[in-house]
Amino acid sequence: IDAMIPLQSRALWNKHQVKKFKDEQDFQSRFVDHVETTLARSLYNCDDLAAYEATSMSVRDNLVIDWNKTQQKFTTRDPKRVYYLSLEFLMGRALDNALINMEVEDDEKHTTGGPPSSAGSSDPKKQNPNSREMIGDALDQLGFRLEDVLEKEQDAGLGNGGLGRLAACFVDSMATENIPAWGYGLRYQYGIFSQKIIDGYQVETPDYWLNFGNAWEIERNEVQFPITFYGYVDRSEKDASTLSPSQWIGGERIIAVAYDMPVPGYKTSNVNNLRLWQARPTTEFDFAKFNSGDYRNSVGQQQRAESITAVLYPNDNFEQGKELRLKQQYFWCSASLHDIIRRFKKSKRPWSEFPDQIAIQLNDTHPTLALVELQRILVDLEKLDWHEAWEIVTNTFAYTNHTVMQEALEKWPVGLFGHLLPRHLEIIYDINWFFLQEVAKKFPKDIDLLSRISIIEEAGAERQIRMAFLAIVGSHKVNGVAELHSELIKKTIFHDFVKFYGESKFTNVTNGITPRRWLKQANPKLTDLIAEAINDPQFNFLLDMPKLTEMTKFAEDKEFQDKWDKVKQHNKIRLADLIKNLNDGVDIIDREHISDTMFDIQVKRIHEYKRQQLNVFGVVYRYLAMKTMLKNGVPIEEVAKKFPRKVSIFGGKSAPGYYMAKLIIKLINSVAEVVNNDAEIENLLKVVFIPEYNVSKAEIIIPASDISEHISTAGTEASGTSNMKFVMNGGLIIGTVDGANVEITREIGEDNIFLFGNLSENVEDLRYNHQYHPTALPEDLEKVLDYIEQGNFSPENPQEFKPIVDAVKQHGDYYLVSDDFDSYIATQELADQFYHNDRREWIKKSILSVANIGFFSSDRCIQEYSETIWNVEPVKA
Ligand code: GPQ
Repeated sequence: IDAMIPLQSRALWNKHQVKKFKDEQDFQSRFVDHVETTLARSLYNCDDLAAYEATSMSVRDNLVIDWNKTQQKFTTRDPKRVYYLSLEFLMGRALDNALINMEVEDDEKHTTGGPPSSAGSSDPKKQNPNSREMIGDALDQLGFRLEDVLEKEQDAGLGNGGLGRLAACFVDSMATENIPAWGYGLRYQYGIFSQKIIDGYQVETPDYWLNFGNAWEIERNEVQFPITFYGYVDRSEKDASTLSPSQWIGGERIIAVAYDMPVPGYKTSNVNNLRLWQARPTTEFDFAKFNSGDYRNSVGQQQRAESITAVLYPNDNFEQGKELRLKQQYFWCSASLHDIIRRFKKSKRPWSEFPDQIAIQLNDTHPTLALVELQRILVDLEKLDWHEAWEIVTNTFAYTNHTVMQEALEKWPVGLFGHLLPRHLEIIYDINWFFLQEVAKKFPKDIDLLSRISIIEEAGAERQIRMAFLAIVGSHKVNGVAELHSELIKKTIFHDFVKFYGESKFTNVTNGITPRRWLKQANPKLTDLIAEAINDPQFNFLLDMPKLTEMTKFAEDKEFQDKWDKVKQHNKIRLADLIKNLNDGVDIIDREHISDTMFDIQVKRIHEYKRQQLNVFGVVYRYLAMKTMLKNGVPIEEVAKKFPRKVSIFGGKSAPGYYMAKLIIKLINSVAEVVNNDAEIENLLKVVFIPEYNVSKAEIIIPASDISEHISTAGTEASGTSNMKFVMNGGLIIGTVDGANVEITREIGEDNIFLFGNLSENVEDLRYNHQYHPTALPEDLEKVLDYIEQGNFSPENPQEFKPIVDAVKQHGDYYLVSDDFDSYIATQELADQFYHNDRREWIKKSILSVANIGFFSSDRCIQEYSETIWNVEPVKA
């Protein structure tokens, strides 16, 4: 109440209302203001970093003004809102993206031909200023280059890979589509570790990304919630039933403080919010400690509070089951829910309307505790009847599954869980009890079903909570992330639930990517060419990607093909420059031959199921085959015909504790060492491992591919999203029939993709046969494995790569490398021949692919979620 401004003062407030900068001069004055006051620097000591900070803060000021308007609009209109809960938001850099997405309002002075207000406004280009160009010019006049300034930004690496990047694309699209939506996550002080390669090995160093502050966040000290852990459940006054409201008397208390990041939409003044929680100690006074005189210890304990949000767990597609991780999850879920409920309560609606006003999307099972917490708040604190509360919960939540792999499915030992969250454990048991009763009622004769479908797994040494099952029971919709994957979860891990709930609870929303970052920002030259071709100089197609089909008519146009090719060559040089820089200024890639060197790229987390090992085996095969030809006296020109110029580029991080993945990185680097230094093959083949693959590197790497590899064992990659990014940037792909590759093929046509390998429906049989009816390995693979096993890539430690060889030869080849090897090699050679002998045909494939990739815009995903799961509508200005 004391924050309300008296009526008579409001006119004065309005008079002083902050305005957005609209032209170069406005921006420059804001910039200098930030340099001189916020940063306390001057023109004598403003370096690129300070220029980056001042630019970011100036741009942020504009965003915050729109952010405020957007949030006020939502408060007054009170529409149904979406909350996207994700433990990861792999945002990358913010400034360039903000410049692309930011609206600079068309002022009257620009359009009415009135007196020019700034020196620049007589220039026709400035009349409808593109904010990126405008700020580039403005900085130039101040003595800075936008490119250098942009490079100063640290990536916000608050995610591991696909799952976290998907969340980042989704918040971009939700803002663009004018959906009243907030993201909720954690403000880790250390994002994904940074990867150094030392002697070919991955070495992790901490990513203290906040070293130079973060211009993009707003610290909300006024938004704080105390979060409780441990303690016990008090039922002294009540009957013993766990179903009646119970008092949870917590032990440890930690404060959650909100940090907000504005998320601008494209071509809209809508700016959404990403709210990240940080842990802080309470300032409560501990009498017990005080009296015992243990001051130092009480400070120490408080300090440890901050460890909750200190670091992102660096695993991808793998769950470790550590207590601190569970603490992170509850801390984040509880803070987010209290925030959501506080906002809901402002509207004074009855609880029954909660699901009409709020949709909460669970990005994987990590936020599943949120639904338990809502049930607890409704029953224990708001005193709603259990079933009434549960109806509200299940109508509010929906769950997205991202994997079928067992080792990635979250399970928590009951003991650990109950110690940290005693009341929540009771509630989960009650949820399960009611659920199993329903199951038993529907299938009274199926005794096994109950133990299979139970949220509590009783099989092992200790009972475990199956978080995916809890998420299904507590949600009204469950979706997979690509058609194949969504079908697979129904047939495998969630089969019993389909039987119980019926098909309609399970649905598919195929993943997508934001074309603002992954086309316009990453590939400005291609974006310009497309805009020119389809006559859309305002880049409206970035909001309507299916429009790209208009390019189809140019697929065979030689002039257009040449322009298309030129863009690709430009991007390949950009990548070659990056690689050269990483290699102490020495070129690995032959500069003379860039345009006839195939750039073959596999960048993603290193994982056995993603099969980087298959790729390296392919490289070794190629190398050995070339060597054999040379040894047999075949002239190099002939060798080059069979194995034309190629550079195999790898990048990606391994989880720090993932032994095999780390060994695969070492193998790639060791193969590179041998191949790159073998003068006999005359630069026909090169191998590069790019360290520290992250979002900003991806923006350089992806536009430079001729071909990229998406070669997971069929049925293991839920969707993949880099496959979409590569195609959107004019690269062709070589891939298995897995994840979104299937739908990409349907959209772009099977002539425009190189598919190979076994199908997911055969995987089980093949694995079985490896175990019980093993057969000889393909001859070519045998040679490759022998060569590796003989220590040719590890002369100092000949046994080094034995585990990689043994995985195929001795341990059942779980990822089916041997089954797919020959078709992989054949498909590689097919691609080679196309690329080198029929370049026009290749370029045509590339154009047609881009023309038909529109379906994979994340805007389409958000529309599907909005219509089929959230039941929300856009709120326009
Ligand atoms: N994904 Cl379970 C992750 O990046 N991390 C995970 O822990 C799990 C899934 C990925 C998945 O592997 C990709 O196939 C998807 O494209 C991506 O999630 C987004 O759905």
